[in-house]
Order: sequence, then C-alpha cells, then structure tokens
Amino acid sequence: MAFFDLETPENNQTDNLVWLGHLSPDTDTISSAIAAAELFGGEARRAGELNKETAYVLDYCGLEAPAMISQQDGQKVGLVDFNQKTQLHKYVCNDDIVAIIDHHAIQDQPITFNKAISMDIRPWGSAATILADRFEKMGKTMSSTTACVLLGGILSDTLIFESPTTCPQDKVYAEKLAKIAGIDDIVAFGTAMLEAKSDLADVDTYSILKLDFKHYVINDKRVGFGVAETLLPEQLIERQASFLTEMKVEKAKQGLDYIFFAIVDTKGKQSHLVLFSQAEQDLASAAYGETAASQWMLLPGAISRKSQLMPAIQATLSAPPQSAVKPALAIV
Ligand SMILES: [Mn+2]
Repeated sequence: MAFFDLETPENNQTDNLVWLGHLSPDTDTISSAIAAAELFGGEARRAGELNKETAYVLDYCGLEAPAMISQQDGQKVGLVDFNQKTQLHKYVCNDDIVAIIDHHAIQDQPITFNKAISMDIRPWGSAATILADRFEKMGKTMSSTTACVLLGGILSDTLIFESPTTCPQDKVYAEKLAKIAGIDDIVAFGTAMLEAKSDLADVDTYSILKLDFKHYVINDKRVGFGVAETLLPEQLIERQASFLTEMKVEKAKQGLDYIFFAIVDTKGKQSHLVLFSQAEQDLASAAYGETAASQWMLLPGAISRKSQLMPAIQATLSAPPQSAVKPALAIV
C-alpha cells in the first residue's frame, strides 16, 4: 500500500491523491482542501454544492471551485475538517483514506482504520489555521490565493473571532495570511463573507435546512442538526412553518430520532432553535435549560454548534436516564 505521512512529505506518493472535506461543505472545509493540495501535492475535491459564502470567498480570492469527488479506483484521500463517518462522502471507502487534518472532537462515529494513518487533530478554531501552521513549520511559502482562502476559512469558522471556539493561533495566523494575500482589512473581508452567506431570500427552505447540516449518532440515537449563520435572522424566522414542513420530510428520509435547526443570529449573538416535535422540545429543554414556546427556543449567547449547541445535546443523550438534572449548556 502507498505510504503517506504528514511529517515526511518528501517521501509521499502523491499520484491519485485528493483532499476532501465534509458533506455540506463550508469555507473552512474547501479552503483546507485547497491548501492541503498545495502543501502536500494532489488535488482538492468537494463533497457537495458550495454555499454562498464559500462561493463569494473563492471568487474574491480568484480561485475556481474544486471538482466534485468522484469514484476512482486506487484513489488516496486525505480528509480535512472532519473525522466522523456520517460526514464522509459515499464515494470514499475507509481503505482509501491516508491522512486526517482536523479540529473536531473524536466522538461517537469516528472513521476507523485497520492500520495507523497520519493524523493531525488540534483544538483550534479552524482546520485552515492548522494548515497555515503546517506551511510555516515546513518552511513552505504559499500562494497569495491560498492565503486568501485560508483566511476566509478562519474567519468563517470563528465568526470573525467571535465564536467561543476561537483560539489565539487563529488571530495570529489570520494576520499572517492577510499579509500574504494583500488584504488590509480582515474584519471588512469577514463581514462581506457573512453578508454573502446571509443572502438567502432566493434560496428555497429545504436547501437552507441542508446548507450546513450534520449527522451524529449518540448512544444509538440519530441526530440531525442544521444551522444557518445569518445577519438577517428575521428573513428565516418568518419561514418557521416552511422549515417545520421540510424538517418532517428530512427526519423521515434520514430515519432520524431528532432533528434540529438553529437560525444563528451572528450579530445579536443568539440562536433561534426550531423544534420539530415534542421529542425535540423535551431534549432541547433538558440540554439547554430553556423553555420551548410554539416550537421555538431562544438561546441567548449560543452561536456555535461545535462548542455549545451539540455538546449540550451530546451530554444529555449520553447521561444515564433520570440523572439529567442540570442543563448541559454553559452559555459563555
Ligand atoms: Mn472547520
């Protein structure tokens, strides 16, 4: 079998090598795949349609979207920005995977391997930050276009450093990347990205539900959790009835035990959670310690699925029965 090691890139075989992020790709996933291909060789791929923010970033940076992942014999796949089976494109089998670069917890359904592979998982704000650090540590200069998309990846995942997932390295590397990319105003770039993402008036409700949707399996319960980060929450709040209709379809189609959708108000720093049925209301009440009203729950201060919304669900579903007394979400 082919040999691949993130630590000794000069020895790697890079024929048929592709870099791939998670389903419902976001800016961090796409930019990390692009950067990994530049750093280690091979080509970037995507596992789905681009959201408006990512399309904006690629256009701004002067890059084409990576090609869709295809089914290839003997392809080698480096994964970026995820490690869960539920987020892997069906065209990739476990034996194809040669490396993982990620910043997510290794939780209930990680991809498993029969042999050791090269991994780099750090508790940083974005996979893009890890890629930027690898370029620097390996003494390689990146192109200005790659610096530009990596900056987009950091700003997207950290919500311009406002998300509780942000770490000091994210800011340090954002500034270095901005210099390489020739971007003077980091916050203005990040704000333009968020505005592009918030422009959902012409997008149908089902597409919005699935724009940034992740699956989890916790204690044998299947959970689907979609989020839409927006500067214009009212535009989505008024579509509640339509979201509930689409959630019904999706919950049945995916065989989920629970389905959640959060309208994340990135300006007001709060989330509006759409609660499909009594099951979701009960779980959300236990997890977040808030009361549901008319299939809604307002979660002040909660803007990150990764570090706030999902960990609370995770803790509640993992807890032994009858012991869920105090809410698992600590609002920061
Ligand atoms: Mn990410």
